[in-house]
Amino acid sequence: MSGDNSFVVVANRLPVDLHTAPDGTRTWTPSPGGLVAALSPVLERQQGCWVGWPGIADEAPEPFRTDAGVLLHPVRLTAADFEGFYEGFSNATLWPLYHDLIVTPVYDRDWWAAYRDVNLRFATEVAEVAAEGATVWVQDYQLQLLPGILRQLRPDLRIGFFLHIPFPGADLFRQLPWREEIIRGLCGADLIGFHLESGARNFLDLARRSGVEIDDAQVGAFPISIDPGSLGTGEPGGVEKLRESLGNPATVILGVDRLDYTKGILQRLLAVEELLESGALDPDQVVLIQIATPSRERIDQYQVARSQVEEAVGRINGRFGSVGHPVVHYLHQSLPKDELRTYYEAADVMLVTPFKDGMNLVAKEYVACHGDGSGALVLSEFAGAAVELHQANLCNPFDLESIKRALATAVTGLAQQPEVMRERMLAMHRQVHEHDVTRWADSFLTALEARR
Ligand code: GDG
Repeated sequence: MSGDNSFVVVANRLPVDLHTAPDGTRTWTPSPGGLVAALSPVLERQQGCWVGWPGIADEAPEPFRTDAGVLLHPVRLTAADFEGFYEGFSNATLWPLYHDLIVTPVYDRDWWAAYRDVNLRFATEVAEVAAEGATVWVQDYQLQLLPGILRQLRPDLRIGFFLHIPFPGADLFRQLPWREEIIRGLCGADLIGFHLESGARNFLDLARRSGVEIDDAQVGAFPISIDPGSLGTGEPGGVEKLRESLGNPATVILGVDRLDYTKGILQRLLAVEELLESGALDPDQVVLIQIATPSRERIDQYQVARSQVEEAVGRINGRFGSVGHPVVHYLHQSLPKDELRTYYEAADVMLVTPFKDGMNLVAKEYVACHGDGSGALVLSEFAGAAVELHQANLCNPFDLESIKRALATAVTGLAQQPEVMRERMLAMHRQVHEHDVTRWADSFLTALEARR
């Protein structure tokens, strides 16, 4: 049982989504996001294969090749799989557990059964398409059992695994009723990659405590990054037009996130509200734009997070806005790449305040759009990106005073110490340019190559 693909990427989602129009016509649209941008160049170079779910339940179209020569191999998931495996175990058990219990994880045996079934199904498909001795790169928390299953089905393969979210400390992870199975599943990989050294250390520590044989070289830290060349092209004059449409405020503050309770959107709104209240920010001079992309909308905790954010936006505008001049501009939409770039370029201060984040590509994208040294980044200490972007205005998102201080310091810094702020932004810009996503993928694959 083997195919003819010598390089295979496996992820929960394919890099394209299948849509069916009311008249039954089907179209594929590229799914946005960092992972696709990160892996597409490597796959294109190697004319590899991508195995994943096409984004629609109960459908598994025939595999096909993209114009760039990448073979897309859809895996079928039923609506029940989607609920148990994806919304349930992946996003209501693992996601909160791995993000340090910002909300309480749900431990449900049926969801676990669905997670195991779907991992087995993915592994079976990969075993069929991978050539003898092929390299398989498994992505993220939805597929942690896959390396172990695949190792049994196909001992000849070279298997890498990369976790895009944080890996928690042993005391939290040990809550998971199926902790042994997950650790053994991951250890089926020749190389297990994390964004940060701390994640790698947490995992080594846990594996050893669980009596699993593992050597230091089987885990490593590979901080992901962005492709600065694919951030879209801002429309000429777009920044001026945008600022004008906002009433030419002195300071534009921006937030861009999936609407997720880990991102600390409510906290940053509360910080802005208190600064307006105390007079440290002037509602006639400041505008906050919050872009909150819809995400995982059927999960209860996401609905709660959304109502809290929307209530705060309404309250702040009610208190401090005036007709035609809201202080907070809130978009619950996904914007085209080119438009997003204009927002990044226009923002004087970028607010990135997650309680916990594997990396946070938004912070790196903002920095990449400020090659002239303009702007300021307020960044949570608990985002993986804080390790590399330590020249940012760092804050503790659990401490409202800390967010307020970082934001106020960024605003006054831009006015009073523009040269210092410029140097800091330029240093971060260099870091992101030198450590881009190609470097991330190459360093992981080189380390994987060296493993067997
Ligand atoms: C996970 C981990 C880790 C957002 N809104 C729009 C839009 N976006 C794009 C951003 C960015 C991406 O989505 C979000 O990436 P993040 O890294 O910030 O966050 P997660 O989605 O939680 O990603 C994270 C990442 O995986 C990679 O390993 O960094 O820690 O949680 O690229 O630009 N893009 C467009 N319109 C929007 O409205 N076009």
